[in-house]
Amino acid sequence: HELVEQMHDDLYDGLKEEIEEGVRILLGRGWTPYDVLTRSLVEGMRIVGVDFRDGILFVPEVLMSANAMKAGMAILRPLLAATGAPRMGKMVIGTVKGDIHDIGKNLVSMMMEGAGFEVIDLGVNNGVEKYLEAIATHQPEIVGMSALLTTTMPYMKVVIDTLKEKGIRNDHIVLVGGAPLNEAFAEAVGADAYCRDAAAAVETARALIA
Ligand code: B1M
Repeated sequence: HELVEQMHDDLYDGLKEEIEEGVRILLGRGWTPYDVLTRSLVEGMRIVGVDFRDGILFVPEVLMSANAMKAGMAILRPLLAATGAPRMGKMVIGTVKGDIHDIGKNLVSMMMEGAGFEVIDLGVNNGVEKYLEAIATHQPEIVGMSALLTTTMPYMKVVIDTLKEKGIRNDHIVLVGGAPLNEAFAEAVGADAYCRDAAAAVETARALIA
């Protein structure tokens, strides 16, 4: 698909307005918000990630790609949230301490909202006290954590161990996600489940809350 390929290039080049326009055109052609999200934006960012890893793209460029992606996501967010799904429960979610990656977390938040969950998004770089505070305030059924760095993912264990110490670990479903994680890691840190992507987060949340 020509426009989708163009959007991958535009995301690569960090062209915010072009991405916004592309999203609107695809929606106008009758694409579902989910297809626009996954096939143009998420796939585009995957390509950016490969060249970032290989040292072809650098932080300032990737930051522009991320901002372009966020602009596209902002158009899709209300559409994804407006599915009229029945109310499912509450989730507190945040990226862990030391980590400022938030696109994946934002996507999970959007999809969870679309599935009928109320989402309290703590943003990035959250120490354990932030999670504790939000849990006390909102009493969510689900606590979600995101980490994109191998250096920050161990912090998930700090949060879960603290919940255990406080005697509240089993009051919540703990879901974890992020590119460097896997099922074995989730089990090792004592989470209830690893979520490969935003759709898996929704499925898992639905299954475990039932
Ligand atoms: Co960063 N970065 N980055 N980065 N960055 C990665 C993660 C990296 C893999 C790139 C690479 O080298 N290949 C690498 C990590 C290496 C490692 O630890 N093994 C890396 C690095 C090294 C860094 C810096 C250290 C670079 C530097 O400064 N030298 C630095 C660290 C900053 C920090 O956090 N302290 C850094 C900075 C940045 C930017 C600021 C430039 C930017 C972030 C902008 C932003 O988020 N606002 C950035 C980006 C964009 C990336 C890549 C290219 C893309 C991440 C992304 O948004 N993906 C990334 C490469 C990659 O991941 N392959 C990379 C799209 C998103 C939709 O996918 O986040 O995986 P993802 O989320 C998915 C699933 O993982 C899952 O669902 C999501 C949706 O399907 N999921 C969850 C995620 N969280 C979940 C939580 C859940 C459930 C599911 O809870 C229930």
